[in-house]
Amino acid sequence: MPVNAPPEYFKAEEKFHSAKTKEEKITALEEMLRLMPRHHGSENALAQLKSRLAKLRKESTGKKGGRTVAIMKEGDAQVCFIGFTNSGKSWLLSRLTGAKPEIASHPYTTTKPQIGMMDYKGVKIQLVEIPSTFEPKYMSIARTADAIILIARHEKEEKDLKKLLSDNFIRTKFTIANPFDEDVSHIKEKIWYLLGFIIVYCKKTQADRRAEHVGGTPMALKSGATIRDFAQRIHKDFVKDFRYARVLRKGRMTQAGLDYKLQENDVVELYMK
Ligand SMILES: Nc1nc2c(ncn2[C@@H]2O[C@H](COP(=O)(O)OP(=O)(O)OP(=O)(O)O)[C@@H](O)[C@H]2O)c(=O)[nH]1
Ligand SMILES: [Mg+2]
Repeated sequence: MPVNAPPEYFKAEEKFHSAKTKEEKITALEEMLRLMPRHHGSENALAQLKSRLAKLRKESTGKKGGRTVAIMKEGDAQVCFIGFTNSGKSWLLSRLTGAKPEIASHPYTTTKPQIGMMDYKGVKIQLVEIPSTFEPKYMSIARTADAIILIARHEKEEKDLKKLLSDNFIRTKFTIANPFDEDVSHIKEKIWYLLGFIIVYCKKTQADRRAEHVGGTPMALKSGATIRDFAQRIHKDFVKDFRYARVLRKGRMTQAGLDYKLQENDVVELYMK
Protein backbone atom coordinates (compact mmCIF):
# COMPACT_ATOMS: atom_id res chain seq x y z
CA MET A 1 0.00 0.00 0.00
CA PRO A 2 1.38 3.41 -0.93
CA VAL A 3 2.58 5.62 1.84
CA ASN A 4 1.06 9.06 2.18
CA ALA A 5 -1.88 8.46 -0.12
CA PRO A 6 -4.64 10.98 0.63
CA PRO A 7 -8.00 9.79 2.04
CA GLU A 8 -9.59 10.32 -1.39
CA TYR A 9 -7.31 7.62 -2.71
CA PHE A 10 -8.85 5.06 -0.39
CA LYS A 11 -12.32 6.23 -1.32
CA ALA A 12 -11.44 5.58 -4.97
CA GLU A 13 -9.99 2.21 -4.04
CA GLU A 14 -13.18 1.25 -2.24
CA LYS A 15 -15.13 2.30 -5.30
CA PHE A 16 -12.85 0.18 -7.45
CA HIS A 17 -13.53 -2.90 -5.36
CA SER A 18 -17.26 -2.38 -5.27
CA ALA A 19 -17.55 -1.46 -8.96
CA LYS A 20 -19.88 -3.69 -10.93
CA THR A 21 -18.84 -2.74 -14.45
CA LYS A 22 -15.49 -2.44 -16.17
CA GLU A 23 -16.24 1.21 -16.92
CA GLU A 24 -16.73 1.94 -13.24
CA LYS A 25 -13.52 0.10 -12.42
CA ILE A 26 -11.64 2.13 -15.01
CA THR A 27 -12.99 5.40 -13.66
CA ALA A 28 -11.96 4.44 -10.14
CA LEU A 29 -8.52 3.31 -11.26
CA GLU A 30 -7.94 6.51 -13.17
CA GLU A 31 -8.77 8.38 -10.01
CA MET A 32 -6.43 6.22 -7.93
CA LEU A 33 -3.66 6.84 -10.41
CA ARG A 34 -4.27 10.56 -10.25
CA LEU A 35 -4.21 10.62 -6.46
CA MET A 36 -1.25 8.31 -5.91
CA PRO A 37 1.69 10.29 -4.58
CA ARG A 38 4.61 10.28 -6.97
CA HIS A 39 7.88 9.54 -5.24
CA HIS A 40 10.50 6.84 -5.20
CA GLY A 41 8.59 4.64 -2.75
CA SER A 42 5.43 4.59 -4.84
CA GLU A 43 6.98 3.54 -8.12
CA ASN A 44 5.93 -0.09 -7.85
CA ALA A 45 2.40 0.71 -6.82
CA LEU A 46 2.15 3.24 -9.66
CA ALA A 47 3.35 0.72 -12.20
CA GLN A 48 0.83 -1.80 -10.91
CA LEU A 49 -2.04 0.65 -11.25
CA LYS A 50 -0.97 1.58 -14.75
CA SER A 51 -0.83 -2.01 -15.94
CA ARG A 52 -4.19 -2.83 -14.36
CA LEU A 53 -5.68 0.19 -16.05
CA ALA A 54 -4.16 -0.66 -19.41
CA LYS A 55 -5.54 -4.18 -19.18
CA LEU A 56 -9.03 -3.02 -18.31
CA ARG A 57 -9.01 -0.38 -21.02
CA LYS A 58 -7.99 -2.98 -23.56
CA GLU A 59 -10.76 -5.31 -22.46
CA SER A 60 -13.38 -2.64 -22.63
CA THR A 61 -12.55 -1.02 -25.97
CA GLY A 62 -13.57 -4.15 -27.84
CA LYS A 63 -17.15 -3.49 -26.86
CA LYS A 64 -19.66 -1.65 -28.96
CA GLY A 65 -19.66 2.09 -28.44
CA GLY A 66 -16.33 2.26 -26.69
CA ARG A 67 -15.64 3.37 -23.20
CA THR A 68 -16.18 7.08 -23.32
CA VAL A 69 -18.07 9.41 -25.56
CA ALA A 70 -16.37 12.69 -26.18
CA ILE A 71 -18.32 15.65 -27.42
CA MET A 72 -16.10 17.89 -29.47
CA LYS A 73 -15.88 21.19 -27.70
CA GLU A 74 -17.13 24.07 -29.76
CA GLY A 75 -17.41 27.73 -28.89
CA ASP A 76 -15.73 29.26 -25.86
CA ALA A 77 -16.90 26.80 -23.22
CA GLN A 78 -18.74 23.55 -22.74
CA VAL A 79 -21.40 23.31 -20.04
CA CYS A 80 -23.29 20.11 -19.11
CA PHE A 81 -26.80 19.67 -17.79
CA ILE A 82 -27.11 16.88 -15.26
CA GLY A 83 -30.38 16.02 -13.59
CA PHE A 84 -32.91 13.28 -13.01
CA THR A 85 -35.32 12.29 -15.71
CA ASN A 86 -38.16 14.70 -16.50
CA SER A 87 -36.41 17.52 -14.65
CA GLY A 88 -36.59 19.70 -17.76
CA LYS A 89 -33.09 19.37 -19.18
CA SER A 90 -34.23 19.05 -22.79
CA TRP A 91 -36.77 21.80 -22.30
CA LEU A 92 -34.07 24.14 -20.95
CA LEU A 93 -31.68 23.20 -23.75
CA SER A 94 -34.33 24.07 -26.32
CA ARG A 95 -35.03 27.41 -24.64
CA LEU A 96 -31.38 28.45 -24.43
CA THR A 97 -30.20 27.24 -27.84
CA GLY A 98 -31.55 26.49 -31.28
CA ALA A 99 -31.48 22.76 -30.51
CA LYS A 100 -34.65 20.70 -30.82
CA PRO A 101 -34.26 17.73 -28.49
CA GLU A 102 -37.31 15.58 -27.87
CA ILE A 103 -39.24 16.82 -24.84
CA ALA A 104 -41.76 14.36 -23.47
CA SER A 105 -43.53 13.43 -20.28
CA HIS A 106 -42.35 9.84 -20.32
CA PRO A 107 -39.11 9.17 -18.44
CA TYR A 108 -35.72 8.76 -20.10
CA THR A 109 -36.72 10.45 -23.33
CA THR A 110 -33.13 11.52 -23.93
CA THR A 111 -30.88 8.50 -24.41
CA LYS A 112 -27.88 10.17 -26.06
CA PRO A 113 -26.17 13.48 -25.21
CA GLN A 114 -27.97 16.42 -26.81
CA ILE A 115 -26.03 19.46 -27.90
CA GLY A 116 -26.92 23.09 -28.48
CA MET A 117 -25.09 26.39 -28.84
CA MET A 118 -26.05 29.26 -26.56
CA ASP A 119 -25.26 32.83 -27.47
CA TYR A 120 -24.28 35.15 -24.67
CA LYS A 121 -23.62 38.69 -25.91
CA GLY A 122 -22.04 37.26 -29.03
CA VAL A 123 -20.00 34.60 -27.21
CA LYS A 124 -20.83 30.98 -27.96
CA ILE A 125 -21.31 28.49 -25.15
CA GLN A 126 -21.89 24.83 -25.95
CA LEU A 127 -24.56 23.18 -23.80
CA VAL A 128 -24.78 19.41 -23.45
CA GLU A 129 -27.66 17.46 -21.92
CA ILE A 130 -26.36 14.28 -20.28
CA PRO A 131 -28.91 11.43 -20.36
CA SER A 132 -30.39 10.70 -16.93
CA THR A 133 -29.26 7.08 -17.17
CA PHE A 134 -25.88 8.46 -16.05
CA GLU A 135 -23.88 5.85 -17.94
CA PRO A 136 -20.16 6.22 -17.18
CA LYS A 137 -19.37 6.81 -20.85
CA TYR A 138 -21.58 9.91 -20.77
CA MET A 139 -20.60 11.05 -17.30
CA SER A 140 -17.05 11.41 -18.53
CA ILE A 141 -18.23 14.36 -20.63
CA ALA A 142 -19.02 16.18 -17.40
CA ARG A 143 -15.54 15.49 -16.09
CA THR A 144 -13.90 17.44 -18.89
CA ALA A 145 -16.58 20.10 -19.33
CA ASP A 146 -15.90 23.65 -18.16
CA ALA A 147 -18.93 23.75 -15.88
CA ILE A 148 -22.02 21.79 -14.88
CA ILE A 149 -25.58 22.87 -14.23
CA LEU A 150 -27.28 20.49 -11.82
CA ILE A 151 -30.96 20.49 -12.64
CA ALA A 152 -32.71 19.87 -9.33
CA ARG A 153 -36.36 20.40 -8.45
CA HIS A 154 -35.91 20.08 -4.71
CA GLU A 155 -33.30 19.63 -2.02
CA LYS A 156 -33.30 15.84 -2.09
CA GLU A 157 -32.46 15.86 -5.81
CA GLU A 158 -29.77 18.43 -5.22
CA LYS A 159 -28.19 16.24 -2.57
CA ASP A 160 -28.40 13.10 -4.70
CA LEU A 161 -26.90 14.87 -7.71
CA LYS A 162 -23.97 16.14 -5.67
CA LYS A 163 -23.38 12.58 -4.53
CA LEU A 164 -23.58 11.41 -8.14
CA LEU A 165 -20.79 13.83 -9.06
CA SER A 166 -18.62 12.75 -6.18
CA ASP A 167 -19.22 9.04 -6.89
CA ASN A 168 -18.06 9.65 -10.45
CA PHE A 169 -15.04 11.70 -9.35
CA ILE A 170 -16.32 14.74 -11.15
CA ARG A 171 -14.83 17.93 -9.77
CA THR A 172 -16.01 20.30 -12.45
CA LYS A 173 -17.48 23.46 -10.95
CA PHE A 174 -21.27 23.48 -10.81
CA THR A 175 -24.32 25.41 -9.82
CA ILE A 176 -27.94 24.40 -9.24
CA ALA A 177 -30.88 25.41 -11.41
CA ASN A 178 -34.56 24.55 -11.63
CA PRO A 179 -35.92 25.35 -15.08
CA PHE A 180 -39.58 25.13 -14.05
CA ASP A 181 -39.09 27.45 -11.11
CA GLU A 182 -36.65 30.02 -12.46
CA ASP A 183 -36.55 32.43 -15.35
CA VAL A 184 -34.64 31.01 -18.30
CA SER A 185 -32.76 34.31 -18.61
CA HIS A 186 -31.75 33.98 -14.98
CA ILE A 187 -30.33 30.51 -15.63
CA LYS A 188 -28.45 31.94 -18.59
CA GLU A 189 -26.83 34.55 -16.35
CA LYS A 190 -26.01 31.84 -13.81
CA ILE A 191 -24.20 29.82 -16.47
CA TRP A 192 -22.21 32.87 -17.49
CA TYR A 193 -21.40 33.79 -13.90
CA LEU A 194 -20.27 30.23 -13.15
CA LEU A 195 -17.87 30.30 -16.08
CA GLY A 196 -16.26 33.44 -14.69
CA PHE A 197 -15.50 34.97 -18.07
CA ILE A 198 -15.13 38.58 -19.06
CA ILE A 199 -15.99 39.84 -22.53
CA VAL A 200 -13.52 42.05 -24.32
CA TYR A 201 -13.80 43.37 -27.85
CA CYS A 202 -11.26 43.10 -30.62
CA LYS A 203 -10.56 46.14 -32.69
CA LYS A 204 -8.91 45.85 -36.06
CA THR A 205 -5.35 44.61 -35.94
CA GLN A 206 -2.67 45.62 -38.37
CA ALA A 207 -1.83 42.02 -38.99
CA ASP A 208 -5.33 40.71 -39.47
CA ARG A 209 -7.68 42.89 -41.43
CA ARG A 210 -10.41 40.29 -41.15
CA ALA A 211 -10.69 41.05 -37.46
CA GLU A 212 -12.12 44.43 -38.37
CA HIS A 213 -15.78 44.71 -37.40
CA VAL A 214 -18.00 47.59 -36.61
CA GLY A 215 -18.39 47.42 -32.84
CA GLY A 216 -15.68 44.77 -32.58
CA THR A 217 -15.80 41.00 -32.24
CA PRO A 218 -16.50 39.84 -28.69
CA MET A 219 -14.01 37.48 -27.09
CA ALA A 220 -14.56 35.55 -23.87
CA LEU A 221 -11.54 35.38 -21.60
CA LYS A 222 -11.05 34.04 -18.10
CA SER A 223 -11.27 36.83 -15.58
CA GLY A 224 -7.76 38.00 -14.79
CA ALA A 225 -6.67 37.46 -18.40
CA THR A 226 -3.98 39.71 -19.87
CA ILE A 227 -3.15 41.18 -23.27
CA ARG A 228 -0.95 38.10 -23.75
CA ASP A 229 -3.97 35.77 -23.43
CA PHE A 230 -5.88 37.99 -25.80
CA ALA A 231 -3.10 38.03 -28.41
CA GLN A 232 -2.52 34.29 -28.13
CA ARG A 233 -6.18 33.59 -28.75
CA ILE A 234 -6.17 35.53 -31.99
CA HIS A 235 -3.03 33.96 -33.36
CA LYS A 236 -0.10 32.08 -31.87
CA ASP A 237 2.40 34.39 -33.58
CA PHE A 238 0.83 37.52 -32.20
CA VAL A 239 2.74 37.32 -28.92
CA LYS A 240 6.03 36.86 -30.71
CA ASP A 241 5.42 39.81 -33.05
CA PHE A 242 3.76 41.99 -30.44
CA ARG A 243 4.80 45.64 -30.13
CA TYR A 244 2.10 47.16 -27.97
CA ALA A 245 -1.65 47.25 -27.50
CA ARG A 246 -4.09 50.10 -27.18
CA VAL A 247 -6.91 49.50 -24.75
CA LEU A 248 -10.06 51.56 -24.71
CA ARG A 249 -11.58 51.43 -21.22
CA LYS A 250 -14.47 53.58 -20.06
CA GLY A 251 -13.74 56.13 -22.77
CA ARG A 252 -10.02 56.36 -22.07
CA MET A 253 -7.30 55.00 -24.29
CA THR A 254 -4.23 53.40 -22.68
CA GLN A 255 -1.13 51.95 -24.24
CA ALA A 256 -0.43 48.53 -22.74
CA GLY A 257 2.08 45.70 -22.71
CA LEU A 258 1.59 41.93 -22.69
CA ASP A 259 1.07 41.67 -18.92
CA TYR A 260 -1.65 44.29 -18.79
CA LYS A 261 -4.78 42.89 -17.10
CA LEU A 262 -7.97 43.15 -19.07
CA GLN A 263 -11.39 44.09 -17.75
CA GLU A 264 -14.95 43.50 -18.91
CA ASN A 265 -15.84 45.61 -21.98
CA ASP A 266 -12.28 46.62 -22.85
CA VAL A 267 -11.72 47.23 -26.54
CA VAL A 268 -8.29 45.99 -27.54
CA GLU A 269 -6.20 46.86 -30.54
CA LEU A 270 -2.88 45.12 -31.19
CA TYR A 271 0.13 46.64 -32.89
CA MET A 272 2.61 44.24 -34.36
CA LYS A 273 6.22 44.41 -35.49
N1 LIG B 1 -43.78 21.51 -14.06
C1 LIG B 1 -43.54 21.85 -15.34
N2 LIG B 1 -43.28 20.85 -16.22
C2 LIG B 1 -43.04 21.17 -17.52
C3 LIG B 1 -43.02 22.51 -17.96
N3 LIG B 1 -42.69 22.53 -19.29
C4 LIG B 1 -42.55 21.25 -19.66
N4 LIG B 1 -42.74 20.43 -18.60
C5 LIG B 1 -42.67 18.96 -18.60
O1 LIG B 1 -41.45 18.52 -18.04
C6 LIG B 1 -41.22 17.18 -18.46
C7 LIG B 1 -39.77 16.91 -18.72
O2 LIG B 1 -39.25 17.64 -19.80
P1 LIG B 1 -37.86 17.25 -20.48
O3 LIG B 1 -37.19 18.54 -20.78
O4 LIG B 1 -38.07 16.31 -21.59
O5 LIG B 1 -37.07 16.50 -19.29
P2 LIG B 1 -35.61 15.86 -19.32
O6 LIG B 1 -34.93 16.28 -18.06
O7 LIG B 1 -34.92 16.17 -20.59
O8 LIG B 1 -35.93 14.31 -19.16
P3 LIG B 1 -35.46 12.98 -19.98
O9 LIG B 1 -34.66 13.37 -21.16
O10 LIG B 1 -36.74 12.30 -20.36
O11 LIG B 1 -34.70 12.15 -19.00
C8 LIG B 1 -42.12 16.97 -19.64
O12 LIG B 1 -43.16 16.15 -19.21
C9 LIG B 1 -42.64 18.36 -19.96
O13 LIG B 1 -43.93 18.31 -20.50
C10 LIG B 1 -43.31 23.55 -17.00
O14 LIG B 1 -43.33 24.73 -17.30
N5 LIG B 1 -43.55 23.15 -15.71
MG1 LIG C 1 -34.26 15.04 -22.12
